Amino acid sequence: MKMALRWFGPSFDSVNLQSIRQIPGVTGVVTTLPDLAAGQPWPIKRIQDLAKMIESQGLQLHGIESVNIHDSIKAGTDQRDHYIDIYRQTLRNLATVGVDLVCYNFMPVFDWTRTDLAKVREDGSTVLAYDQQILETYKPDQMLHEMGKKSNDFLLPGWEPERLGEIRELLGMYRNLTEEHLFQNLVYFLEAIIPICEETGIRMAIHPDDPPWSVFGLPRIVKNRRDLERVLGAVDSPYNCATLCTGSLGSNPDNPLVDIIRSLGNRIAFAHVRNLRHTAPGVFEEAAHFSSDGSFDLYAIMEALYDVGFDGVIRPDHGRAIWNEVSLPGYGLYDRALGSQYLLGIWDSLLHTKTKKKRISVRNPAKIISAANIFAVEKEGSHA
Ligand code: DNO
Repeated sequence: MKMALRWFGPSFDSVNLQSIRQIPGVTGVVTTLPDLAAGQPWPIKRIQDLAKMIESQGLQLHGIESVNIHDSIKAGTDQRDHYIDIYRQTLRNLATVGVDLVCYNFMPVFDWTRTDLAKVREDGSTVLAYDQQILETYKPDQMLHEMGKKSNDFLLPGWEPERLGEIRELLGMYRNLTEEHLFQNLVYFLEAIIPICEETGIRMAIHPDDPPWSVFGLPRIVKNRRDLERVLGAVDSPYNCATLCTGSLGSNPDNPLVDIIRSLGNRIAFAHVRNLRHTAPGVFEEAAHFSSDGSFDLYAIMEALYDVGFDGVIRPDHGRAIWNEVSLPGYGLYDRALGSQYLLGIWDSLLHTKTKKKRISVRNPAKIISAANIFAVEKEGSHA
């Protein structure tokens, strides 16, 4: 398992690489080239410079989040083959610097959606929050306006103003598109790119829809276990993988996160682990990573990842804004650093207890181990 922080590059992020380097156990970043719009090719030189900048600070480029997909591919227009060719070339270019993980989503028009980017909690921290009833009072362009108001003047990932400036045309592209059409367009895309991934060793990790239900009447196809299994099964290659995002899937309390992890197993290439608090149906606010601050059992989530032999990249996800930090909403340094330590602490304890259990059962295959003789066996083991 490799622990990373998401980083948006020197011109788009308030957090610098040196600060990330100072977080114990965080060995790298996942990043992107935020100035390149979906559909633009990624030049090799830009990717090399990015990797060099990261490595010069003693960190590794653990993956790309995201190479965004042009709406022509998602909507399946006549231009899609042109944009798929560009995507294939970008993957080849990324592989030349050793990138082996690419995260992407297949949500029409919008990436993640929230109705409040700075909801104040009892302790004075602020978090991202969502309320379906509020969303239903917005028109899509009003939504953009609302999101912009609390963005602290940062470019919100997936909410590029140039692209969303043409929001009416974009929405028009999907007017008659059913979920089944959208799914077939995804399969078309995957069939074209997975052979490149197999050649180059890049694992493509689709991100679930956030939130995992339709917003503004747009079709959505990565909402639950069934959807994820269908996507992974449609192009059944070890390079066609998932991003397990607990916050996105878990926004719907009917999604059993632990079971989903256990059923996707080694097809999880990337994990976004965070917590949130459900307050009513269709209403949630994000929380600290610490389990008892929200609705999820983070220990059980990490244990499931451990048990399926997760060997991919993991990152703490959105943090609260605390200690007066001003950053891209959800992506400050302080709370994500705290979150990473919590996740690493759980992982360490899993490593410790699960490897000990294995050692005990190998050394004492026939013995029933009681609490007292576990202690004895551990002491014996520690001299091995
Ligand atoms: C939101 C993120 C998403 C994610 C994309 C992946 O905070 O989880 O923007 O990176 O959906 O393409």
